[in-house]
Amino acid sequence: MTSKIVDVHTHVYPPQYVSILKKRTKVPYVRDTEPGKPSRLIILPGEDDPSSESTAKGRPIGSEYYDINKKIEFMNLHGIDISVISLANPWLDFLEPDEAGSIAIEVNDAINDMCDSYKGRLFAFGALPLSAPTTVIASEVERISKLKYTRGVIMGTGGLGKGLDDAELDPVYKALEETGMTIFLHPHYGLPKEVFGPRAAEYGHVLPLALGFPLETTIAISRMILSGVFDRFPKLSVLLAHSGGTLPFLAGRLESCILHDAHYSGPQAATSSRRKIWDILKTNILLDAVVYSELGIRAAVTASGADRVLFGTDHPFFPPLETNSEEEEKWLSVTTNYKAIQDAFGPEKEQAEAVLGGNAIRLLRLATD
Ligand code: 5CU
Repeated sequence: MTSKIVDVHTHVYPPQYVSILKKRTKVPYVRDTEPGKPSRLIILPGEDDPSSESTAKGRPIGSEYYDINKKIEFMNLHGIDISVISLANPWLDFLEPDEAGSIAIEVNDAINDMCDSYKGRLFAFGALPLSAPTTVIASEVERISKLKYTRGVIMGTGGLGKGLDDAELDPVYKALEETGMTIFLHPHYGLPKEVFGPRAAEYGHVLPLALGFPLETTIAISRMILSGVFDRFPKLSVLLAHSGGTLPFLAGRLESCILHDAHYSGPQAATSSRRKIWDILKTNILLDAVVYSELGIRAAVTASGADRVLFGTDHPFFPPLETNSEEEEKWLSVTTNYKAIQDAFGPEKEQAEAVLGGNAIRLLRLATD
């Protein structure tokens, strides 16, 4: 069998979801600007703040965000055999509790149908109606686990409103563990804007995306570990976006702080039976390879193992700023990640192939032949 390339971090907004955003006037929303110009997607917290002079008010939203044929064109251009598509942020988090369940069904079915239109090339992570009661959320987990192409769920860090260390999420974690559905944990909310200082608007989206997103993920997964989610659900599988934020780099410090904290009383407290972070990293956690550097790939592989790191692109985010020819050009954001994997493994071709696709096929059950 020839080795396949699988993209596990690639988003879509199905047309049904775009229609919801078009009807909204508060973030998140889609706004039509001047005739002939693409609509703008405004999704990040505070992105339309009228007091901000930022150039960072949304981004143009073209058909690459909602037309699945564009995804396939992008995959063909970059040599990607299979994509595991997921709804992009902010998912269903903003919906009213009484509408979230039915919209989740509509959106998850639409994404599953997209996969069916390109059999063997597309699989999916579904989205959860997190504003609805936990019984509704858990039953959507069970429902989508039976869909032909769905292999997990994409989730932000908010949980039911109190974060992912909230014990009220246990029925949801239980359903995910029992159905073997992987959580793809992805940031959206970032850090409070004050931490970026009064000049942040001059830097566009750079600070919130490069630092806010990964730190948000790091904090969310650390809280899951500290609150004992992985002790209660030892088979739960969590794929962390952007190579775990800074978790691989900070895992040692987290572990050491536990060992030196006399007041910490969680299940991860300094007892001999507790599961060490290193064990959780190698048993429960998967890391995507969307980190844009050899150094980042090496850290991810050291933390979780070359058999638990998975290639991704973040398409359709991070397109080239300018294209200067009729011919379609490969995206810098993608070629940088390919090069990082190549540089990190050098002659270790088998490991590079595992990260590029073999791991995803095995861990997410994507084999079609
Ligand atoms: O550029 C961005 O804002 C984003 C985003 O919102 N979500 C994502 O997955 N990547 C980039």
